[in-house]
Amino acid sequence: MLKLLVAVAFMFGAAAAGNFSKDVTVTWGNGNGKILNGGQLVSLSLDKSTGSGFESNDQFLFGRFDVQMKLVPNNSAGTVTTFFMSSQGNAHDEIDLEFLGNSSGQPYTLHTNVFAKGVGGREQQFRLWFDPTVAFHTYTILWNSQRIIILVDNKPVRVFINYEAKGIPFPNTQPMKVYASLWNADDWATQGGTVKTNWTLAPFTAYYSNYNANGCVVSGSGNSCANSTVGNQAWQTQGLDANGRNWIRLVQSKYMIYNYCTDAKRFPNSTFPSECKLPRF
Ligand SMILES: *[C@@H]1O[C@H](CO)[C@@H](O)[C@H](O)[C@H]1NC(C)=O
Ligand SMILES: *[C@@H]1O[C@H](CO)[C@@H](O)[C@H](O)[C@H]1NC(C)=O
Ligand SMILES: *[C@@H]1O[C@H](CO)[C@@H](O)[C@H](O)[C@H]1NC(C)=O
Ligand SMILES: *[C@@H]1O[C@H](CO)[C@@H](O)[C@H](O)[C@H]1NC(C)=O
Ligand SMILES: *[C@@H]1O[C@H](CO)[C@@H](O)[C@H](O)[C@H]1NC(C)=O
Ligand SMILES: CC(=O)N[C@H]1CO[C@H](CO)[C@@H](O)[C@@H]1O
Repeated sequence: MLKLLVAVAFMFGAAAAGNFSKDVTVTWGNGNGKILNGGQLVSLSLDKSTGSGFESNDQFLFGRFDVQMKLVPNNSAGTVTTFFMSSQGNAHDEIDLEFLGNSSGQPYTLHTNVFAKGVGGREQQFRLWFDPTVAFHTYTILWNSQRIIILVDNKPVRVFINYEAKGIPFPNTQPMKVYASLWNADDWATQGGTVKTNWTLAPFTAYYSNYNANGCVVSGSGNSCANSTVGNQAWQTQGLDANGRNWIRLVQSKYMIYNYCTDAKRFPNSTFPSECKLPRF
């Protein structure tokens, strides 16, 4: 197992840190979102009046996006801390990582979803194999023209394959920005909405560091990957090799707690979305 971990970590590599002061803007939160330590740290807080959030200054069409996060400790019930990508406008594309808080001592849930051309409903949820509130861990969205891979500490936990040739929409035409937020969702987030946010514990705070966006920037002057000196990066063709497939099978059998593709109540009589009937990775 250790050998496998090392191989997977090596395969996916680690990226150099960006600078929040240059790369992102705190867009909401009435002072509850702060860029600290010369651009090396962001704190997002939630109090009874508001949560907070930031977004990338650039928008991208494909890339590898890493960030480290340390989540709200102790009683985080009702809170949702996010790292996600989204396009603007109608029929939008979105790739979500949402960390659903919990009562003290109870585990966080990593809720993931993919929207393509306005259609989502592709939820998969995971437990983590560590306590995400004690130290920073790395969360990654790798998005290329063939697939989306979500990684936790450089280990793949979810893949969404481009099956556009089979009529299944895939996000591949609309540029997306990177977003992060901390907000209150105690109407649904924790134990189905039965456990509410305890506001006497506010403010709740989550931290972000080592943000790195290594992607094709779409701007008024074109697409940065059209520049051949920037092109040809590993993430552009990254898939899973045998080690990656072994890891994701292990994660999905041991740590996945919800998969829309096996929710027979929601999709009775095998009416599952088409991608559920195709190879998963
Ligand atoms: C990040 O960028 C800001 C603004 O340009 C600069 O003041 C700061 O020194 C940079 N931080 C680091 C760690 O280089
Ligand atoms: C919170 O803890 C409970 C009890 O362990 C668990 O059933 C639930 O899935 C956890 N996560 C959320 C988001 O409710
Ligand atoms: C909220 O937290 C406070 C401080 O720890 C505690 O005294 C109180 O009992 C909690 N309220 C609920 C409803 O659990
Ligand atoms: C291409 O990228 C290199 C390295 O970032 C840069 O020096 C060069 O100016 C870019 N060329 C164009 C045409 O954008
Ligand atoms: C599912 O199939 C059963 C038996 O074939 C049928 O009675 C039932 O109406 C079907 N349900 C739906 C929602 O199509
Ligand atoms: C108020 C409270 O319970 N604080 C605890 C939160 O959790 C950390 C460890 O994760 C403890 O050290 C604090 O005492």
